[in-house]
Amino acid sequence: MNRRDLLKLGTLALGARAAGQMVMLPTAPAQGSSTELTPSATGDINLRISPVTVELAPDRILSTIGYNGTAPGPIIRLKQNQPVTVHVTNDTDTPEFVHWHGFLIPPEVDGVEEEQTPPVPPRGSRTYKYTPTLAGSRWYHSHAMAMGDLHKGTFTGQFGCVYVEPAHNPGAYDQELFLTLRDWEPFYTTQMVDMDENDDPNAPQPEKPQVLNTAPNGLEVTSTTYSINDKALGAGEPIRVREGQRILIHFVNASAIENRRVSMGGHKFQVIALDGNPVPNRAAVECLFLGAGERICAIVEMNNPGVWILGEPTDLIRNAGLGVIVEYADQHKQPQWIKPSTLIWDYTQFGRPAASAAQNSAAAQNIDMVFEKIPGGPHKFNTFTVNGKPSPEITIHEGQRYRLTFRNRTDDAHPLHLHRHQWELVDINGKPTSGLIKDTVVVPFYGRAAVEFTANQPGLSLFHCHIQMHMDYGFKALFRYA
Ligand SMILES: [Cu+2]
Repeated sequence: MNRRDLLKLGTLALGARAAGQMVMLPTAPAQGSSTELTPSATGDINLRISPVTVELAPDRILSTIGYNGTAPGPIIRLKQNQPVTVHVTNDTDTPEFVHWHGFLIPPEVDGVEEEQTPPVPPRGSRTYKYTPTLAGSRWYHSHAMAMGDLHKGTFTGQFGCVYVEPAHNPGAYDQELFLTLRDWEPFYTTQMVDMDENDDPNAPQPEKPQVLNTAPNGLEVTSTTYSINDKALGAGEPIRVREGQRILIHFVNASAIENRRVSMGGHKFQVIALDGNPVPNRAAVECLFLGAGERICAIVEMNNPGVWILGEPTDLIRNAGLGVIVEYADQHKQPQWIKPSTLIWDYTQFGRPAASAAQNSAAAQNIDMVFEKIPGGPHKFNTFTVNGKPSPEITIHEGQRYRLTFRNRTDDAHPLHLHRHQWELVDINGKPTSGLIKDTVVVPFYGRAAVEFTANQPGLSLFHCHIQMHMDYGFKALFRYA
């Protein structure tokens, strides 16, 4: 396919969408809005995996694989404790897995090869039937292995938000937005943009080895094309607000390659949920940090009229697309960007003091998990080890409470995710906390963190770094119930 064909395709898709909008909406949808998908009266949902085009901006149209003709896919809105049947059709030539991230569901429908979920066959279909028992912000995405192929798995546009409506909805807000943070068209590089400059220079680094491995680093994956949802900064319609409104934003970091920050000039985010679960302390912060796979729900009080940019604080990334304009009614100025006063992220400000965690810990059995990187050298991939070998198995016993102590002996922050379970963050770099129930936690470089969970979901459960390439090259472990 040449560039002209691509552009033609893009125009066609655009035409089709515009025609649909004339029926649905009198004006173009804002960058923060997206199609919603709810189950039919019988609890059914149809999901189609197929090639799609994404128009990030009029002159930046790319081709990828998506769900139901778009990337991100539709926002799937479910109801807590109501069974759903998802009929997935795969219009591509490769087996696919649709993973339901943050759900307590059996391995047969979790959508993970390592857990022996059957694939959605090429040109075939498969049904996922489950009951969402946890309310809040979850998401769905491909869980196919990519290995060296940057056109597979989470590198594609196969991702979307799921919001599980709680049985009782305490939300008090005037607008609800779903914003997915993304990068596109990944490529290999030996020269990383070093994002560590944004990390806390005074972090304790308890796992920093005495002697550093100075072998030359292998290939890393990076990108220079970014968006929020399917639009680059400035290319979509702005998010339109009025003074006095409370806007609820559900952020998802849907990147396959990087952790991300986001802030909004002149405003603060009051964090109400992490990974979909309400936090004990709703602290307001200037800047959010989301590891790949993490979600944050935050309320923004619209109390500073103007036209503002909400985006990634790193100029290079924001200017390359990772942002959206927020426009108050009757304001027509140039969009304003203000750098946040701090980029430091501290999970514990949203938690409770550690007393209740200590009570649980007395009964918890510790499992140490040591993460190391074996540098690949020029033109090769790095590999990762967990307790000395890539992708080990770990045996657990039903009913037992476990403490996982993550020892990150690498020079990178890794977003660690456990499938089919929720864990409580109890310690980050020596700082205890409690009440933060999550499914993904970022362990700082050379840092240490501890989480606790009760083994109450029998069946294979995959643990892994949510950076696709790290996972594919060893940064994972399979938890097997004895
Ligand atoms: Cu990683």
